[in-house]
Amino acid sequence: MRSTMIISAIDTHTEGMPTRVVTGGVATVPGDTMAARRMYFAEHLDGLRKLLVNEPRGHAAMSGAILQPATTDDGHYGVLFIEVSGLLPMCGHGTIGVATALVEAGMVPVTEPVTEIRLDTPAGRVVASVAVSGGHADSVTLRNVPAYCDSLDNNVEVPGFGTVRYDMAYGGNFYAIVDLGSLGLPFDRADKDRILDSGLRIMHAINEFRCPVHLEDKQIAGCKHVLFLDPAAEPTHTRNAMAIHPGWFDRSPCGTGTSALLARQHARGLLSGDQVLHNDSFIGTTFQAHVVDTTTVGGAPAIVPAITGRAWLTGTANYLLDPSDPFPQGFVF
Ligand code: PYC
Repeated sequence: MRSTMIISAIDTHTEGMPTRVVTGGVATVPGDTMAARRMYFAEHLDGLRKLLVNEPRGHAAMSGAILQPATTDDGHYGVLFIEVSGLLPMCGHGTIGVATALVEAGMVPVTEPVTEIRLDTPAGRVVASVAVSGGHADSVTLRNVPAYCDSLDNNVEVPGFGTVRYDMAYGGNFYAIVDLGSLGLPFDRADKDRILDSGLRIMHAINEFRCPVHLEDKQIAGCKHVLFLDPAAEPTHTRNAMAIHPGWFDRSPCGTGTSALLARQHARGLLSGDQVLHNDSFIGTTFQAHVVDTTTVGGAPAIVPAITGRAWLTGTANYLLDPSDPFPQGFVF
């Protein structure tokens, strides 16, 4: 066996969406904060992300999380979220996968019935409360970074669709929230190609004409996610098809997307303070979300979301790179 690296991982899925949790083989990335480490990684180490998420080790909807030493005194770990489109500031399904893997692999002190794990992410501190019974991680409630509604009732001209109305909200990433019915498209996986194509066109138009920028962290900018709402759903029980750059759907309900949706439902008065939002994914799995606190971001009203979901371990692996492999960064098909 010849390899220039050995990267250990615990593979998981969160409500259907994969997270490759990298537990070893990646050195500490330079930077005092996870935001700085994300920038360094993107500039100097992006080939490693590609190796882990692209084919043949990954696939077009692959995502992962690289564990790092914490950057705060009380953090358990730092996390870099990787996926096919790059490095995310924050990832909800990924955090649920990470917390589940840390508990089941005994990589944090495990207490029952709840194990609390403090994680440093590029978007800020998140806390995962894992419900544990008999050593098994049953579910994870993630206290996310503050989420806020950036703007409501925006219009953007989208070639092929005309004027598209959307709300823009932040929940760890920016989300354009669009009523799927307004495009004349059904909430149906049989139409996924048309839905995805419209999502990619919408995010392109938004980034060209009204690119969102985080109110406190200018490094978090741009819209790579369009959350299509099923018009038939209820304000407290939504269904979404999450189209993501460069061309895939979240299989989970999307943790940062659900956080952004919670902030939007809150801003629109569609959800009272203590009501739970049930948000279903395109494959029918569900996250529950509620507001745990209110706060401000850059002076604007914001909420602190809690998202609950489940993850399962699917495997453990050591990923190798033979020096003669013609695809050292994998490939996109
Ligand atoms: O769960 O936050 C999330 C997420 C972001 C992209 C895919 N999933």
